[in-house]
Amino acid sequence: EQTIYLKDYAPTPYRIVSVDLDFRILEEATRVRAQLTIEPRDDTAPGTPLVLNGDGLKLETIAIDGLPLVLSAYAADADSLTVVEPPNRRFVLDTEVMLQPEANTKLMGLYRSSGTWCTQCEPEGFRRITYYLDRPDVLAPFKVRITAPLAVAPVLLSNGNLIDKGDAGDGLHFALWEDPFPKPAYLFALVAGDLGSITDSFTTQSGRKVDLAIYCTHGKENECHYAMDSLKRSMAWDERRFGREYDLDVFNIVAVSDFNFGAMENKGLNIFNDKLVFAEPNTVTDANYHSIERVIAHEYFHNWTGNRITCRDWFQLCLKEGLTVYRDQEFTSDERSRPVQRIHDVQNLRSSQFPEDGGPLAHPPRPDSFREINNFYTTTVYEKGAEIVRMLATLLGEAGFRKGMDLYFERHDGEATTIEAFLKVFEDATGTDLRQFGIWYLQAGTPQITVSDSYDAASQTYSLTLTQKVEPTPGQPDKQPLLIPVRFGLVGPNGSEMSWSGVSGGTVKDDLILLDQPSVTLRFTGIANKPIPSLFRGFSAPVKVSSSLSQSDLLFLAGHDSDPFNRWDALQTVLTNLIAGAAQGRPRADSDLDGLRQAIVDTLENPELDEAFKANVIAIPGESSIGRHIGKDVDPDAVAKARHDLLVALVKPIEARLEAMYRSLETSAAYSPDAKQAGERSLRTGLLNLLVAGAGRSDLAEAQYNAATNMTDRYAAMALAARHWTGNAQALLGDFRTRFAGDPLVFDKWLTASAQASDDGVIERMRATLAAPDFPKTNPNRLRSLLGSFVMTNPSQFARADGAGFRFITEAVAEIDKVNPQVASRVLTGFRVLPTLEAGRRESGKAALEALKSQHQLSRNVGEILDRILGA
Ligand code: HT7
Ligand code: ZN
Repeated sequence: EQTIYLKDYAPTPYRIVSVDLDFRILEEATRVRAQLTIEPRDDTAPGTPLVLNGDGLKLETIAIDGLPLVLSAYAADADSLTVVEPPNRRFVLDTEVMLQPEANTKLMGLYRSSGTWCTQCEPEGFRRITYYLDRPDVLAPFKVRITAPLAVAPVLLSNGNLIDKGDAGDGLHFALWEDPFPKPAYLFALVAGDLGSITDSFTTQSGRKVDLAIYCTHGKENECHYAMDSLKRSMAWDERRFGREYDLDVFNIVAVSDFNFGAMENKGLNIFNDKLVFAEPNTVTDANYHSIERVIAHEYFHNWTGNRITCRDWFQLCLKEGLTVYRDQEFTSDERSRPVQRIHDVQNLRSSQFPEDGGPLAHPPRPDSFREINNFYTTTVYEKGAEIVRMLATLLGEAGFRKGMDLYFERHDGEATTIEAFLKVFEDATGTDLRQFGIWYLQAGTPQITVSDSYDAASQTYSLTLTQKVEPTPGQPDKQPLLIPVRFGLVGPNGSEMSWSGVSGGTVKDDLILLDQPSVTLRFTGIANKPIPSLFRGFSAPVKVSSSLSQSDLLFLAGHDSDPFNRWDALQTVLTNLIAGAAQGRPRADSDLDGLRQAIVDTLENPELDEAFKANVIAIPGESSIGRHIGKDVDPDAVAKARHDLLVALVKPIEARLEAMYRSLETSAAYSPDAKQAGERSLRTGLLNLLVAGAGRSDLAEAQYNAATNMTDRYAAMALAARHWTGNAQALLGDFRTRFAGDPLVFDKWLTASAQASDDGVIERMRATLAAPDFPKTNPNRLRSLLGSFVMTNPSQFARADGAGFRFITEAVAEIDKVNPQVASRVLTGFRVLPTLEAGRRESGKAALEALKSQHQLSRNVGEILDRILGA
């Protein structure tokens, strides 16, 4: 298998000046004619062959400047087209290929979803449509003509502005689209189908009117309004916060049912997984509304960070993705609660990126090699990438960061660029040396920070030592020290912030420590009492911290820290330590629980804290999170038992109080997805979780399920019953399935809840679900809801001691790989936990992977993930 290296990057010898595409879409097949205006670069030697990418193509005709090529002038196979000796001047290469979109189950290139023709080109799908220089540094303006039967495809869309449309005879019609902004082929899109739509408009800050539309299956139009509202808010926010205005006359979104990812930012024509568009209270949850708002914003923000300024090569993916995730996180923080959003984003980072970064699939945010680029759309590139941008904003301050962003847009508009160029704009705009900071992009692994401190009352000096260390990761045995921004405060005995008269031993700027050495000891003078350090406020860097704080210090912070993130984190640390300790056989004192219980009650009864924040405080760390904290030789059954025991001991004495609080949150108000109402519902669900898990109150779950007037409450109740496999779980699951029969996106919820059941029957039930003749085995949402949920969120059944969970997954992966390798390889990444497990489970997991490798012909996607997990 070929490995691609960043160090081998070289520009193409030819430029594509402009692109004219002509799609003739018929039921049986689609003919694609491409007229590419091409010219050699100034330094290209005459006679240099032109090599275009293809993937599964069959060339029908080929001509240059209108003259068909003789056989000896070119070589074509499914994966490439070589013009042996192209003219040493500008010329037009004219090719035709025939496609079978109906047979395209990989969902890359041109395919059909519920009858609609649609495309997905990022990262290398365009080469499945026509022969092309399919790489992000080849930018060209596109003109696209689409001809299709009017009866089955009255809607014909592509990028840019519509410049012509009309009748094409024989029951056909056509549309002509022009995108004036030069773009790489991965941003190309086409949609043809019979779709409904809603329309609206947005007037930009300079007074231009932009027509907005969201297209969907007929009958779903009314479920698109929240997405439209999110779009308009995103457009306004990008103007306010970053001065970025939309640049075309139209912005279209299309919702499709079969999609490999969440959504795609094609220029002027975003294509969305329909689960990230459709919203109405009876069928989607508050969490779904939240995701819709975030992803609509994310794709819209790509118009500047990704489209106007794109990536030079796919190693730079983080340039657009990390930055755009940062932008969508900031948007949601401004639209909703900033502290709650930060907790949410950090939970996500810790539960998905930290395990990736600490396991066999670890890689730098800017990798330097890959076999299959689709395997690098990872949480490290996206979420760690966003954390790096956030640290940059922390280091430079709001004004400095904005100055750098302004320079980025000014200097690189219309370019395909690199991480180095991105860092350089901040250096130039603010005069800061970012060489050490840049290592974050190049080095894999989560830094482990060790903290120790001492106080000398006689000299009123407080000493704080911070040490950083990154464990070796695949291919990177030696690590360099990073520049880590530590936002901090010293909390005094009465809970207020302490100030100091002097500090020595390192760099401290206001409330920021710059940790730039392997170890730094800071000496703060003029400190009247021993403080409790509150470090990494707002989670100022993506690190793991082992602190020397006692449980009582942590509980003090939980009650008094002025930083809401650290208040939440302190309590989570206490809970994690107690559960992990018990799972490893360390006995727990009753007094440990008394303080914790009191801290939880104090939080719940604090009128100054909002409901969503309280909900996060009472969310007991999950089994996977405890397992990660333990780190090695994990026995998931012991973790599950320790967690359950703690919940029982914690909840039983306050069951009545919790139940009263739970009941007090019942409301008859009409449903609204706004942050306040959603926060109240999430607190109610959090309380129900404590009551079901800690006090066996499945009666409350059943009552909530039956009384629910929205999906948030109904799903929460059913999912809790299913997870704990309460006596009524099967009945609730059964009711849910029939109540919402025929709605595929609600079926996904049923699949997820079913896959999270903790009982030993779960695998057999999942096998039966998957084997049912009507199970849609080619739909990524269905497969991910069942299998993805199982591997990522049911650790004790996936990593069952008898290996049944591992075998179930490898057998399913082998089947799915034949249909859709991207979905298959993503499910397989769940095996990255193997190194953390106890020896028996580790071995049975390895055996399942080895059987997969030896017994099946695997795709490059699955093959690469498998080899990396096995350490091959
Ligand atoms: N930029 C988009 C990535 C994407 C994608 C990647 C691989 C295969 C299918 C895909 N669909 C979309 C989405 C985003 O980050 O905004
Ligand atoms: Zn993105």
